[in-house]
Amino acid sequence: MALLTPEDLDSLSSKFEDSESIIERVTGSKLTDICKDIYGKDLGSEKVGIIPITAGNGIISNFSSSLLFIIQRLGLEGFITQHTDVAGYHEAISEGADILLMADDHLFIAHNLKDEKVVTNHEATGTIYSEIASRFKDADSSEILVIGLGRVGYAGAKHLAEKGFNVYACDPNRSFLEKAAHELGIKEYCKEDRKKFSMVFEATPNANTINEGMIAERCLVSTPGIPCGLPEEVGKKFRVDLVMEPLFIGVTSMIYAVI
Ligand code: 0TF
Repeated sequence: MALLTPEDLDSLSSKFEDSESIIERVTGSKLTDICKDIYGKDLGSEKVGIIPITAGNGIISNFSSSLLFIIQRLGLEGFITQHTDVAGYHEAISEGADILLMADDHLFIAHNLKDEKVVTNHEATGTIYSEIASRFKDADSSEILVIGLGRVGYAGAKHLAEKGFNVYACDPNRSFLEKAAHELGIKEYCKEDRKKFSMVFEATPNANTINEGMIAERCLVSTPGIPCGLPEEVGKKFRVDLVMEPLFIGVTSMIYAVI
């Protein structure tokens, strides 16, 4: 996934509210109820410490404050450490955090200090976005298309294969496709088959990955990808329902997964 920019996180609360109502309309369930079902547990009174990390490209303004907003919207207590990096890690523990959230350019993790569980944003994001796609109320079959088999796409494809969906996938990297076919039993999407999907999980950092040949009218595209893989004109022409949001959905999934 590409790195977030401060602009991606502008108006996070309204982007989230829009996504939450689309999720409820297309799946019949609220995001938090979907998370409870997937992970089999509900939030308690966990305290979440958010540690700004300066490594690599450094602090993304709005990132820590957006995480705090999400934690508070989930009804949990959260705080951002005054210090960054290792001093921030020490501070979060001293302040009694149960869960730590921290991200550098390579990895974004939630760490449960009570039971040592660690969840990555890649896994949690792949799981929730693929689950949302798979719950499409108007789907006409169990066939689902996964576009992109990187860390997020692979996690989603694995989740769908384990749930018994008929998973098709495409990725320009043949070794990713072969690995997913071998390990998960997924099938390669071939445009010559002229298959059209009503459930699509897209997980690439590229625009225009979805074309008219792949999708059915009124399908659901669920994607954490920035930029969006669905061209605007294709979305309008096919009256696509789109679930796409930069941070809230993936972080909600991380928190439910790590508690
Ligand atoms: O931008 C990213 C990821 C986020 C995926 C969300 N679905 N694409 N990671 C970089 C985060 C860097 C944060 C920074 N170190 C800070 O402000 O602490």
